[in-house]
Amino acid sequence: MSNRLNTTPNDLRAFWMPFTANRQFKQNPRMMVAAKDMHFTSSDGRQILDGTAGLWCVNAGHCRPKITEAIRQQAGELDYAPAFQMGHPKAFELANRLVDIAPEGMNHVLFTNSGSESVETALKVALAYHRTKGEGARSRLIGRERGYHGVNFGGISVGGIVSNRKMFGTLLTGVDHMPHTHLPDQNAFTKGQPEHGGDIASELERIVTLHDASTIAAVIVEPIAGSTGVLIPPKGYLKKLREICTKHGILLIFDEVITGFGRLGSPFAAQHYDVMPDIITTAKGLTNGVIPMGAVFVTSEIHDAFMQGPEHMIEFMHGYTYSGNPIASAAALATLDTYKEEGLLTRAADIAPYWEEQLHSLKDCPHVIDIRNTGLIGAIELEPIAGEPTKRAFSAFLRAYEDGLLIRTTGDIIALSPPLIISKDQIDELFDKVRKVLEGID
Ligand code: PXG
Repeated sequence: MSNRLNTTPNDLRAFWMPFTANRQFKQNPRMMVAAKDMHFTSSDGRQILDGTAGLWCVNAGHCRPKITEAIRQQAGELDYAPAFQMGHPKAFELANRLVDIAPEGMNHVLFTNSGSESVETALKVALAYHRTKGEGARSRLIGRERGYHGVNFGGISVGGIVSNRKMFGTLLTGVDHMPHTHLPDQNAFTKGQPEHGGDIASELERIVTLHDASTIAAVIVEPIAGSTGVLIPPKGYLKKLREICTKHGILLIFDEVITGFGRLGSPFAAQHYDVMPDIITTAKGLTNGVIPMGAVFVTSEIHDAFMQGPEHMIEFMHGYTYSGNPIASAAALATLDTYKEEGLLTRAADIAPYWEEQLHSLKDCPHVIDIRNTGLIGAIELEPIAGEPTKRAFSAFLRAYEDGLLIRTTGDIIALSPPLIISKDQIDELFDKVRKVLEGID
């Protein structure tokens, strides 16, 4: 084998790893050194089936030739061009290609470098939009309990995951939260959208009444709450949110960082659920996870509201050094080509029934208290060990890795979201491994 397998560094102290139990990891590191299609190669030379598409991002599978080659070529041709007051063709081409697959009316795109930046960008667009329309009093932002919108200050303010918020002071002011929609007593083991909980959307009406609509800029939700453990919207819930926002002139933002680019069997969740937001945030699958990049889609109405005043003036005081970076744009274009050639933006719809059946066959496994799914997403919720929350799922994660499978866990929930190229045989293999893991842990 090539000597790249022998790459475990002997000093792991300097890198303070993100969202990681650093001390545990550094005692027993889990290093990936290569990847191809559905598998990683670990530094000890094992093949690890990717049950999570990296972190929900490698939708076309790993090291896809077209994407690799596009990056190689672009790096040698135009490495960087200034992003402000200058342009390069691929960013414009990419924006057009994105608009083509986006829900109708989402005609403009702002580029970012991550999901977190997409969220900040969307919140700022929403606030500035109302101000340009003479409604500057609309400054409140409404999120949801258990929501995840990245780790920057706007995102954790509208987010609803306590552990991600509590260390960081008062956050943004003027933020309120709707209740989450997780009703395990009524909805456990539901396949697809739960029957119960659609009416929780009317809590938004209560919040609007409390603050008055004239003070509220936007509502932001993940169509499916991913990071908090896969909470699928109850029937009617998203439509009801849309109705309330429309009635009160409030912008609706869908954070599609996870659901964008085919995860549910449509390019975006907005199309899957047939509910049109005003702004969509994306990242991850946009470049197949290969190069950091995000995109925020807005309607013409929002975009056009900014296009006024003297033409030499900058219309929106926001952007990043790397917005629409040439290499990221090339990677994204090649990713969209790959998705198109292989039908990946809709493939999840074809394979979802098989996925669902195999996933729910784990119902009789030890510790399982709920299973939920949609598209190529699955979650298995485990009974926590008394007094030691998260420990059981973390043991499952470690055991799965030893057995050659990468899963994600959050709390005591196992989340699964493989690359969209997964075969039926690989689905069988994945769930066989999960069953053995559950049977093997305390
Ligand atoms: N919004 C949503 C809905 C996300 O899921 C972000 C924003 C932030 O994206 P960046 O690119 O800034 O990380 C995310 C990220 C997990 C997991 O296992 C989920 C995310 C990231 C890492 C792990 O659930 N989501």
